Amino acid sequence: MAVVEPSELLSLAIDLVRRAAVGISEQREAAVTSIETKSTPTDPVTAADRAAEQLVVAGLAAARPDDLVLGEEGGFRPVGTATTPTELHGSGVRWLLDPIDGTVNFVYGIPAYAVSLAAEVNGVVVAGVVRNVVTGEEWTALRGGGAWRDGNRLRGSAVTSPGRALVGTGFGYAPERRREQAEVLLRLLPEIRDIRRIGSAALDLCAAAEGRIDAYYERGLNPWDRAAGGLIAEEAGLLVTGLRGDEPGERMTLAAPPALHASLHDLLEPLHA
Ligand code: LIP
Repeated sequence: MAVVEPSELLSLAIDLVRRAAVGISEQREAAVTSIETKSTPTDPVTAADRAAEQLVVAGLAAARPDDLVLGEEGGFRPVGTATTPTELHGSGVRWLLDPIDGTVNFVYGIPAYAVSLAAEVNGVVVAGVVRNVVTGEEWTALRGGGAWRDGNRLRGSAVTSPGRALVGTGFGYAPERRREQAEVLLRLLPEIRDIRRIGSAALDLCAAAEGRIDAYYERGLNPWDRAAGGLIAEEAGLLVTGLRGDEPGERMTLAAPPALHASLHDLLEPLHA
C-alpha cells in the first residue's frame, strides 16, 4: 500500500469541493427545477446534488482511482474502475461525500448549504473540508493539524454551562423520528440559552468549531453528514461523541467543548432512551 499523505488528500478535497460549489451555484441560479424525493416527501434530491457528486467522484477517480467513496447520492463504490479486492482495498483511502448538505435550504434559496468531503485512511478520518456554497466560507482540518476557516484557527466556545449555551440541532425526515426529536427539544429548551436549526449538519459542526454556536447535537446523521465537520469540530478542541460512551453515529452526534460536554450530555442522555 502506497504511503498516503493527508495534506495531499486535503488539497485534492479542497480543489474538488470548490469546483463542485461553482457548479451548484450555477444550477441554483438556473433555478431549481427537477426536485425528486428520497426517504420521505420532505427529503429532496436535486439534479444539482447528483451533478456535484458526479463531479467530485470523477475528480477522485482521475487522481486516485483505487480509492473508495461513500456518497449521499451514489452510495458506497470504487471511485474508479477498480473491481478486484486488491485494487479496492489497495489504497486504504475512503472518501465521504455530501454533495449538498442542507438540500432543503438549497431548494428554498436559504444561504446555508455546503459541500462536505472527508478522507478516511484505514477507517480514520484524517482530512476534511466543508464549504458554504453561498458565502464561500471554507472550513478545513487535518487530524493533529488544527481546524481553520479562511486562515483563522478555530477554538470553539468558552461557554461552560448549558443555561448559557446556544445549541444547534436538526431533525430527520421521517414523521415518527421528528416527533421523538420534538419531545426531546420540549424538555431540553428550558435548560439552555436557545436552539438554532441551521439545516446542515456540516455547517452546524463548523459553527460549533468556530464558537458561533456553543454545541450541537443531532440524532440520525449519516456518515457523510458528519465526517468532515466532525473532524473540524474535534480539531477545534471539541469533544464529538455519541451518548453513554458511544462513538458519534446514527444514534447520536454530540459536539461540545470539554467544559460543556458532560453537563449537556447529562441533559440529553435521559431524553434518549
Ligand atoms: C441534512 C442534515 C441536517 C438535518 C437535515 C438533513 P441533507 O442533510 O445535514 O443536519 O437536520 O434534516 O438531513 O439531507 O440536506 O443532506
